[in-house]
Amino acid sequence: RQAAFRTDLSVLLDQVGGGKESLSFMKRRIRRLAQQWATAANHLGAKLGQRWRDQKKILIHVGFLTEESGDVFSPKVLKGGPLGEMVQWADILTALHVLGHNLKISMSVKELQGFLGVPPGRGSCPLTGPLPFDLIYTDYHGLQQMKQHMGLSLKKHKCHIRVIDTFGTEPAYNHEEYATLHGYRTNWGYWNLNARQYMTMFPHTPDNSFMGFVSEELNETEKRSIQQNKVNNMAVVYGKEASMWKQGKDSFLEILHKYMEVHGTVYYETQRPPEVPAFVKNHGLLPQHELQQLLRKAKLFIGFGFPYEGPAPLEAIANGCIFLQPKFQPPHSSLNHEFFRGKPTSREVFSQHPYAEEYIGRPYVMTVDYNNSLEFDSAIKEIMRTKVEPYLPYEYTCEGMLERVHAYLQNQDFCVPEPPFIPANFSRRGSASGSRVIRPLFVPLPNSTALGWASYVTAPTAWPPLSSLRLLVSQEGQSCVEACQSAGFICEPAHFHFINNKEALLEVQCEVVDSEINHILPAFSVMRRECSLQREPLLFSCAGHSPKYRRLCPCRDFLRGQVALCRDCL
Ligand code: U2F
Repeated sequence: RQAAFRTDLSVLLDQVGGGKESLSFMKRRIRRLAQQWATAANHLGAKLGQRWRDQKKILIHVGFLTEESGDVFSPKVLKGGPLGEMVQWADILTALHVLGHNLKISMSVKELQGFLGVPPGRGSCPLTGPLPFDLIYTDYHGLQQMKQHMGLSLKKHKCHIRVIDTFGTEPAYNHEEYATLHGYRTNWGYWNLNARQYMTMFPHTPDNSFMGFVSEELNETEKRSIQQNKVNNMAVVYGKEASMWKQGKDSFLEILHKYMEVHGTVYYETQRPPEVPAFVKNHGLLPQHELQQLLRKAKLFIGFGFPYEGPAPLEAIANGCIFLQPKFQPPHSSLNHEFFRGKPTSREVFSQHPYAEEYIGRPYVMTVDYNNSLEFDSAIKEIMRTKVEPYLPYEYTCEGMLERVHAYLQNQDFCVPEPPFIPANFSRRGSASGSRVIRPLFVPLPNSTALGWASYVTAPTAWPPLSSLRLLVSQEGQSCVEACQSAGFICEPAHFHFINNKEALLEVQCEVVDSEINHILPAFSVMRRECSLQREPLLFSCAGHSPKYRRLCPCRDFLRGQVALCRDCL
């Protein structure tokens, strides 16, 4: 069946149910953004024209909100606890509904069993028939619950699963045997999925798919009125829980207070939290729409280093604030920071909000060393002088999210084998049958030894399409994430399949070409003139790097403001 856009959200609101604070928060959000979603649906509809869109049967099982997982989030909704995850789930539900798919929503193991047609009870018979869904969106908690209740059939059906995974999972952590043997085993990883089945909150490693969420968009009249009503010396602090204010914040808060009136939205019960200095005007935790109003007046939104990578800085910038945040030197990661410990990623985080720093940047975002009071002081002064317009990257608008999710739904299929790879000598036959023959462009990096790829490949069904492929060689020690980025591209894990061959290594003078199981492959050692191909497709990794190896990197182009998609991706 063809999917038709929906602009009425009442059925979705009924499906979400109620009772818990987390669900009420999500429903308030869905209602508040309803008009924006409707407008976005109309725009995207016009953009896609008459294109056929398959209607999918989708199960959404929100594991972290189930009683069975302990649901630690719901009781904290009104107490300053994390809301980012609920923001994202509310937006995923809305996007899937608006795109016109057929949804079933589960927030308990009982509902999960009901929808899957598995008899209730722990360790009960696995699902025997076909899976009644095309896709299942869940999280790590939900995955665990499905393993318990679907038994072995989970393995059979796992290509249909998408895991909403805020901080992402790198391939080395996802491959059970490899993770266990090489020290990448954590509480979360080791599900042996295709790494693109993990969907993140921000574009972290491109090994995963970037799902995202949305932020409110302003029309021209609102933008103008915001700019007229900005209070130049008003700052709002990022941190809704008192613990985010403790330790070592006094010195720079004092500097800030020299120039600006400082506001906070810190949760408290009866008394002012002692962590919050007396000069701060604390509004208590605000409902989302009231926070937006406060941000509309403020000039500065200032981060203290935690929480990492939440939605609030995007909301602040969308409401015309400048976001000031601390630089992390050395960077924070699962190796040195409690919060990231045990998370299935080695990613190094160089500031509180890397997306804001790398994808938005000045003048909207300033990243400074908070231990350097001169630098901090001059940043505040610069912010007070700088005029900015409200700004929201396209990928965080409702239309941007709909476009991206639409593209994933219609093109990402992890149940079919990789499209056939046909190297040069065979491709002529391929083209006779109508498939396009593509010649990947080699992009030389500064200081890189010349390496080209003269062969042709064809794969008519590949997505992203092969026209987006650019072959590149990293420096020694550099990951493909960095190598592609420094050439103005993005690493595309789906393309590894096409460059993991002798043809791609043609101009490297390899004395040996072997194949091994290691997440930095395909790569070559310049010193030893040894080339190695990848033997385990699950370990294709953009994130991997090793000091002695130069990696072969499959990069692709991307749309400005929509990094998940290439020019020919839609
Ligand atoms: C992030 O979670 P948080 O919930 O701490 O992220 P924030 O950026 O603080 O904001 C989440 C939402 O809370 C709302 C605000 C944001 O959409 O509009 N809010 C509000 O309604 N009232 C207020 O007074 C203040 C904020 C991240 F999202 C999670 O994935 C991480 O687990 C967590 C820890 O790093 O950080």
